Formats: sequence, C-alpha cells, structure tokens
Amino acid sequence: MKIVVLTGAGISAESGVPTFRGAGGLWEGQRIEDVASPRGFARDPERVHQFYNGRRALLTGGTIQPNAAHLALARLGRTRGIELTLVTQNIDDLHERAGSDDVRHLHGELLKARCTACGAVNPWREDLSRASICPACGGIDCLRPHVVWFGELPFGLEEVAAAIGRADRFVAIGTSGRVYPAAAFVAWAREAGARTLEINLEECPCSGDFHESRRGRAGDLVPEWVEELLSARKDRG
Ligand code: BJW
Repeated sequence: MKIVVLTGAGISAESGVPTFRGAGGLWEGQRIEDVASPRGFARDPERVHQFYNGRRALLTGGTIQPNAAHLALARLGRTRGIELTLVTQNIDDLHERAGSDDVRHLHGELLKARCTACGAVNPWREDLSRASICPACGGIDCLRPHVVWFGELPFGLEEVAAAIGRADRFVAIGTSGRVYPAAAFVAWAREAGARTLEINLEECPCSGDFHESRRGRAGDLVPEWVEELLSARKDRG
C-alpha cells in the first residue's frame, strides 16, 4: 500500500514547538512578511535571524522531544508492505529523531544554513547573524536559514507530486491548510484516486475536501490510526 502523509505544525505542538497561526502562535505580534519573506530578510536580516535563532535554540535546548505521533509514523515507515512518503511542512527534526528516514522537508530545515553566495547548504546548530561565515566559501554576511519563505519554491515538489499521484491513501496531520501548494495536496490526491484523511484538533478551510476527518490531538489519533491500519492488514492476512 502506498501512503503519503503530510504533517504540519500541529504534530509538533504536543512536543512544545509553537504552531504559526492562532493565539500564542509564532505569527502573533509579527507580520508574516517581516519574518518569512525574502523581502523581509533583505530589509532587516538581523530581525529575521533573531526569529529563527530563538526557534533553533528551543529545538536544540534539550526540552523538545518527538511525541507519540512522530513515533507512530516512524513505525509505519518501517512496516513491510507499506510504502510511506513522509512529507512535512515543519522545519524541526522531530520526525528524524523519532526514527523516520527520508523525510521530505517541503519548507526546509531549521538546523541547516544556506549560503546565498555559493549555494552550499551546511548543518547549523548555533545562532546565525550577518557576521556568520560560510564554511564552504568563507564569505561573510551571506548565510540565511535553509527554509522556504512566501514566494519561494518549496523543496522536492516534483517528487512529492509524483508520490501523491501514485498514492492509495493521503493523510494530512496538524496543518491548517492555509498555505499553498501543500493545501492543494488533498485535491491532487483525490484526483489521483486516493482515499483521504485529515487529523486535526479543529476544522480547517480544506476539511471538506477530505473523505474523512478525525478531530483530536495528533498524539492520540495518529498512533490509533496507525494501529488500526496495521491490524486491518494483519486481519486480511
Ligand atoms: C493540532 C494540534 C494537535 C494544533 N494535534 N492538530 C493566493 C492564493 C493561493 C496561494 C497564494 C496566494 N498568494 C500567495 C500564494 C502562495 C503562498 C501562499 O500559500 N500564501 C497563503 C498565505 C495564501 N505560498 C507560497 O508562497 C509557497 N511557494 C509557492 O507557492 O511557490 C510557487 C509555486 C508555484 C506553483 C507550484 C508550486 C509552487 C511557499 C510557502 C512557504 C511557507 N513558509 C512557512 C515558513 C517556513 C519557515 C518557518 O517555519 O518559519 O511555512 S509559512 C508557515 O505556514 C510554515 C508552515 O510550514 C506553513 C503551514 O503552517 P501549518 O503547518 O499548517 O501550521 P498552522 O499553525 O497554520 O496550523 C497548525 C494546525 O495544527 C492547526 O490547524 C491546528 O488546529 C492544528 N493543531 N495542535 C492535531 N495537538
């Protein structure tokens, strides 16, 4: 069985990583275009660096750990007979830490820095600033977080689109469905004939596009769904 799972900020919320939208979200008190657009970075790079430095420090500080939902998806990925494509909009590394390999980070990775001069992408766990030096070319004032801002092209989209085109199931977990192209994946999956499921605390703008919606915490519902899927396969022999 071919399954594509798309995860969003909601899957990491129970691990202590803030979501973007809504009360207490990362965007509260910030204008998105100031911190998550190429123009915002060009205007005030130090402000943008500070925004990501804070989030990087939280991620590497030792308090954030994968939760039961990340672990259940890692288990699913290890199951024989299941071909899982795990696509995340999240820039944290919680899927990898839970044991998933080959995670498709559509919107980049917080623990990497990219050089705008030579294009090199390097692991990065420290703060970034205009004074940071590119390990590849030695340039200064040329590093940026390796993330995808509004107006930029998501990473690996062609492969993800191909996986969705082959999928028997498409499952979206903890995403508000407000950001494209990820918000359109459910429509692509339905067009390709996949059965679609949404797992979210709340109803979202594209909830109506799914065959089925389950409301609740990812940490409860994802392990439940994985168990259900694997038991049904066992029963069928
Ligand atoms: C729980 C839970 C629990 C909580 N259990 N659930 C007009 C119309 C259509 C499109 C556009 C338009 N104008 C511009 C566009 C395109 C634009 C876009 O979509 N804009 C919208 C604002 C409309 N998109 C882009 O620019 C993208 N690029 C692009 O389109 O390129 C051109 C292209 C052309 C053709 C084909 C393909 C491409 C790039 C988008 C980049 C987004 N970047 C960010 C920042 C990344 C770096 C960083 O992390 O800082 O990505 S924005 C931010 O939103 C981040 C997230 O990945 C993304 C999605 O957020 P997510 O994950 O859904 O989080 P939340 O907070 O919104 O929701 C959390 C959900 O969890 C909620 O629903 C809760 O209920 C739930 N929840 N706790 C279960 N315990």
